[in-house]
Amino acid sequence: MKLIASARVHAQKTAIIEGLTKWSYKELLEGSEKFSSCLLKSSNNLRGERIAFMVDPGFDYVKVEWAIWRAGGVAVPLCLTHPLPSLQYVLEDTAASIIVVSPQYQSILKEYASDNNIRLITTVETTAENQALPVIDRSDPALILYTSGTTNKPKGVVLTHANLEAQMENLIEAWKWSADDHTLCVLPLHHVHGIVNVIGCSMLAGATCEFIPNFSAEKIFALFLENRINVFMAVPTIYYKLITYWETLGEAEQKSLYASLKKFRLLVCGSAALPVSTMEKWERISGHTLLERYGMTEIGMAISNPYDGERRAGFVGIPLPNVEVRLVDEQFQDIPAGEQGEILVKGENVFKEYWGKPEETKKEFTSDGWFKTGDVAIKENNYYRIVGRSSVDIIKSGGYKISALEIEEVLRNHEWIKDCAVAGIPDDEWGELVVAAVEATEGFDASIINQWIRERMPAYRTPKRYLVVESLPRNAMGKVVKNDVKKLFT
Ligand code: MLC
Ligand code: AMP
Repeated sequence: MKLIASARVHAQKTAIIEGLTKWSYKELLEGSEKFSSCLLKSSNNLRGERIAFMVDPGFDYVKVEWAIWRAGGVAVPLCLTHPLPSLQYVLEDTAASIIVVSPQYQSILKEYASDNNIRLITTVETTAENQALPVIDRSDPALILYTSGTTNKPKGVVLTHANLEAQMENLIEAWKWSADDHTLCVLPLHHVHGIVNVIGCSMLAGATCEFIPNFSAEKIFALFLENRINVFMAVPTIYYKLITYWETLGEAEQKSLYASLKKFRLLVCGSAALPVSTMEKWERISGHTLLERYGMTEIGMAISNPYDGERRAGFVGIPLPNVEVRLVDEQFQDIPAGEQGEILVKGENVFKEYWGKPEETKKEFTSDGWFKTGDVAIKENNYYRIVGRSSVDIIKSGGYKISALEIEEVLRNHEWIKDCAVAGIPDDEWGELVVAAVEATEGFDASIINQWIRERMPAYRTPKRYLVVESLPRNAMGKVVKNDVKKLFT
């Protein structure tokens, strides 16, 4: 594994910082090797067993992730804030054989693990002797990440070691990562943005990655003022929230922040469309033009504004090194220049398959092996601009991809809801806001419904606005017209 080889080269350097505690690459190598032995017990290779882990961001997270890989397992990161049914879905779908947890999450999964005969261990588990570690093949699955699609339930995206290495190497080359870099991870660690772009790239480059436990504009700015961090990556909502917080600060603090931010080498934004207004405001705050890029769980990053050269507002840039991109019509034929088409992607960065779903996997590729992203773009003066998605049922809110169909299915289980239609409406802060039009029985109470949903799915999938309608807008075939649903809210 290239990550391990690179860590050996940078052994004495600081890899990870959490508060006042620092860990070197040597400590990461030793910690992950020891933890591999805990996972292996008496076996000599996990041979693709799925190992789920619910671990706080920081040294332990990377230690466990590397330990799973070094022991021959497939890492399945769990979201720290998902309610039990969402965690259970992932554990069942992957048939995880071991669950690793930070001690404070043990109580959430203990009963489930024991009922289902799954080994549950904490990050503090240790072993007296190190086992010999297996040789890892680049084509072996390494990671399964869950992403919502046009089907109602999230699908597991299987990425091999080769996929991950290609994704990281492409970004290291394009964005000029080096061992001198120092980044801050504020993103959730069950998605590609945090896992690959922030942790993966910084670790493979021999750089330093600093962690805070959860998003806090105040903490982020306090760290920026310490003048260590020089690379930062986030979703548009985070930049929006940072700007909002900045606006509450006094002039002296704003000036100090400008001075610190001006020294950064790179600030990247992605996972959802970056509004031009956010880009412009951030430029005033920091003196930097944000580098916007486009990616997806299935492909890592594919298109990026240039590191050197023009970063064009409203555009996602040009294909990354070693990534092929095409725009096609509905028959998958290349479209004439200047017209809109679906983005197709090819390269070693593209995932292997959807876990346990050969039919769905086949459907998402053309007969000659191009991955169909479902995103529609236009190419103008050589730069790509995302203009929309081919499905109205996919919502992007706060950088999270959300399936409207999944929320509808949950809502329809409530006795107060006869029928419903969920959609995303534009929102300055969240990109899109989840809303629901409902045909309801008497007594319908949105706040009680939301409480009920949060026991079943994460807060970001909970509708933020409801509209009780007599009947949902339908076409002549009786199908709900989502664009008309959206109009109801505007
Ligand atoms: C949370 N809230 C929302 C919301 N999410 N409201 C509207 N829309 C949403 N999407 C509300 C909650 O209900 C709660 O309200 C309040 O905000 C605080 O919730 P929270 O969960 O504590 O929010 P916060 O910590 O502030 O999180 C905001 C965030 C987070 C932007 C930091 O959403 C985040 O980390 N997003 C990044 C996701 C990401 O990494 N995506 C990349 C996917 S990979 P109340 O009323 O209950 O207090 C990918 C590929 C690629 O996309 O290209 O990168
Ligand atoms: P996910 O499945 O969570 O990985 O989300 C991937 C989706 O996020 C893509 O298919 C796009 O729709 C969207 N996306 C990512 N980056 C951008 C961007 N810079 N602009 C617009 N949409 C983006």
